[in-house]
Amino acid sequence: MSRSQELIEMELKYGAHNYHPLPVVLKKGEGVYVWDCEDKKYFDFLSAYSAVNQGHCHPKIIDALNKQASTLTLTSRAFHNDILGEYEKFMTDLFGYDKVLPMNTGVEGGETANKLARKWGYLKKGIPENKARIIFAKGNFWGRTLAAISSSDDPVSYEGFGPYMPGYDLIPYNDLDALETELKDFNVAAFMVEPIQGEAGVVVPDNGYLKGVKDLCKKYNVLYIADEVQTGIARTGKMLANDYEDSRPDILILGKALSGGVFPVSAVLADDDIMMCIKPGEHGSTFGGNPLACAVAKSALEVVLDEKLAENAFELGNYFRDEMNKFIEECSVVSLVRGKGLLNAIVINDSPDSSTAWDICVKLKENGLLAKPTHGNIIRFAPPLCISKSQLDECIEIIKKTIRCFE
Ligand code: IF1
Repeated sequence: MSRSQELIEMELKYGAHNYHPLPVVLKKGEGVYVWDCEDKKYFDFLSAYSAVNQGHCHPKIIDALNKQASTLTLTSRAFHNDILGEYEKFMTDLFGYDKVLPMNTGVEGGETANKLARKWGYLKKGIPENKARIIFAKGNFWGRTLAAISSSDDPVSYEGFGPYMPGYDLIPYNDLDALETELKDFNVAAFMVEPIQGEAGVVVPDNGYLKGVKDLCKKYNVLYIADEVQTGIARTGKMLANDYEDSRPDILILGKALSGGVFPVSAVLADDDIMMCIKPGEHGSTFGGNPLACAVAKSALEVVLDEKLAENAFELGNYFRDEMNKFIEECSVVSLVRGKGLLNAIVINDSPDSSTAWDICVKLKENGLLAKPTHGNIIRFAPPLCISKSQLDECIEIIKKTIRCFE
C-alpha cells in the first residue's frame, strides 16, 4: 500500500467524513506547485479556494510568520500589543475605510458584518427591535455556521440543521428589480452579496450590477455588504472585484488570501458611522487581531502589491479565457468558460448530476493538474496569481489534452 493510500485510510478511520476529497495526498507546496507523498508534482488550480493567491509558502510571508511566531503570537484583546495598531492603519489606508474589525475565518467575517448591519439598523436607521432583515442572493455561499446556512438555498448546506436564523430572505442573483422590491421594506438593514458567486460556479453578474446594488442601497438607506472573501485580494484582476465598478461597499468582508493561506485571517471594514455601532464587549474573538495574524496578513498584502498580482491575474485571466474559448469552438464536452481575472470555471456539457466533471478532475490529476468540481458539472480553475504565462500555457495544454479524452 502506498503512503498516500495509508494516509487516506487513516483519515477515513479517524476523521469526520465531512469532505469527499480528490484521491491525492499532498506533502509540499511551493509557488504554483504542490507535491504528493509519492513526489508527483502538480499545478495547483484550486489555490485552496483562492486562499493561496500569493503562491504556496511564499518566502516573505513565511519569514514574517517565523519572525513574529518567535516573538509574540497572542495577547488576546484584553491588552494592547505593538502589531495591531500598525496593521489596522495599513488595512484602512489600503482599502480606504475608517476602521477594520479583525477576525479569523471568512464566516466569522460574515457573522460580524451581519451583526454590524443589524446594530446599525436599530441604532441609526431606527428599525424596530428584533425586526431587522438582511437580504441575500440565491446561490450564495458564505460559510458553514448556522447563520450562514440559514441564508443558503442549497439543501446540502442547510438540510437537517434547522431551526434557522430569522430575518433572512433570498432574491435572485443579478436581479436589480427583485432587489428594489425588497429594499422598499423599511426593516431591511442590509443586502449581502458576492461580486462573483464562487461556490455557485463562478457566476459573473452583468456589468453594472454592483453599481446598481450600491445605488439602490443608497436610495433606500440599506447597507451594501460585499463578501469578497473569495473574490478579494487580487483574485479577479483588481484588488477587489468591486473595483471594476463605482460600487464601494458599506461593509467589506475579506478572508482567505488576506493571509496568503498561511494562517486564518479575516477582516471587516467600514466607516465610523457603521463600525462605531458596536461598543466594547459587544463582539470579538480570542484570536481576532492577534499579532501573528496581523504580521502575516500585512506581509501577504505587501506581496500582492509588490509583485503586481492583480495586474498579472487581469492579463493572464483574459488570456486563459481567450484560449479556452478557442478550444471550446472545437470541443463538445465544454459548453462555456466564464470568470474574471484568475477566477474562472468551465461548464461541462452534461447533466449536473453526471460524474463527468469529477472524472475530468481525476484525469487532470493524473496529468499533473489539481482542480475540483464545484456544483455538479462545473469545474473551477483558480491557480495562484503568481503563475507565469509559460506555466499557464503548460496548464492550458494539460486541460485541453485531458478534456479531449472525454470527447
Ligand atoms: C469549505 C466552498 C468556496 C466563501 C465566501 C465566505 C466563506 C467562503 C465567498 C467562508 C468559504 C470555502 C469554504 C470551504 C470551501 C470553500 C468554498 F466550496 F465551500 F463553497 F470557496 F466556494 N465567503 N469558502 O467562499 O470562509 O469560513 O471558510 O474561511 O467549507 O469547504 P471560511
